[in-house]
Amino acid sequence: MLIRQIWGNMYFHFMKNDVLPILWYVQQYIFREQFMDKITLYGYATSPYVMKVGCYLQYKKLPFEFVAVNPVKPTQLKFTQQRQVPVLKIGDEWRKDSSQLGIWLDEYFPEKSIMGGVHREEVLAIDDWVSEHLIPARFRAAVQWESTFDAISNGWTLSTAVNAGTPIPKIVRLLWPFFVRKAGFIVDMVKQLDLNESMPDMRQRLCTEFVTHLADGPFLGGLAQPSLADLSAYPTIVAGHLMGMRGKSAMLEHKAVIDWSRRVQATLPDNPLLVPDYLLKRAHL
Ligand SMILES: N[C@@H](CCC(=O)N[C@@H](CS)C(=O)NCC(=O)O)C(=O)O
Repeated sequence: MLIRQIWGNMYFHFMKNDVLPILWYVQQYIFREQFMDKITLYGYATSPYVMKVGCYLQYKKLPFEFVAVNPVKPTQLKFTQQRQVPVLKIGDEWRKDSSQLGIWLDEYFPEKSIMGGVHREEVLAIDDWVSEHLIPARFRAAVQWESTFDAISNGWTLSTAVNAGTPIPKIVRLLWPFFVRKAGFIVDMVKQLDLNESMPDMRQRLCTEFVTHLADGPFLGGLAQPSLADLSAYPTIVAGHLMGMRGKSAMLEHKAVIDWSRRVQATLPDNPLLVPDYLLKRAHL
């Protein structure tokens, strides 16, 4: 009788403290996607700011839908009553501004944090450098053509990628390199740069600054894990290469940057961009 009672108590204890919590975790894991608020990323697949957010989501292994916004008639953004992308929607709430979206995402889904723990301020400072220097420098190449052939060819690569997500008229696709050159937000962004510095000097300076931010690695800021800063910089540095775009890149020839890019890529899906696989024309570095 006593043995049966002890056995019964042990069995109850075991079920309550061990089996039930394990079953709870298993069902949470299996039904994670059904219980999770739906995540939708709105934007142009070719926008470096949109790609940043795509990488945050992919690094954190969060399932999301990418909605390609039509640049000619952005009906997909109508619910926001504004035109800037990226826009991220989680459940019923939407917000904009890529870095803020990374912070929001990390608060909402703290697993696999990208905020660098105690190095948060350093991570934010490097991410700021990416948004204010590295990305605008990419846009400068679309405005100040070093080679007309390369600029037009790259513009067509980009318009093909946009068209793959949302159809744009053929004439717009054809004239894309010229439209981009005159787009208000791009012209304004480029005006913030020191245009007295030559393009090759700017590329070299940015490469040196990047390597300084990398410190001794393995990730930016010398951190052991990738953060918002790495995931912001990565698509801007590799997208043109992967999509077969033309032109020089001091970074893609620098060993420390190549090694870093391999470490970041190892934490992301094989196609880390928001364009379909068939538009990737080159292998990873
Ligand atoms: N600070 C913003 C910049 C975003 C941005 O410049 N987005 C561009 C596309 S690359 C855009 O939506 N431009 C259209 C507009 O502003 O009307 C961010 O980090 O998200």
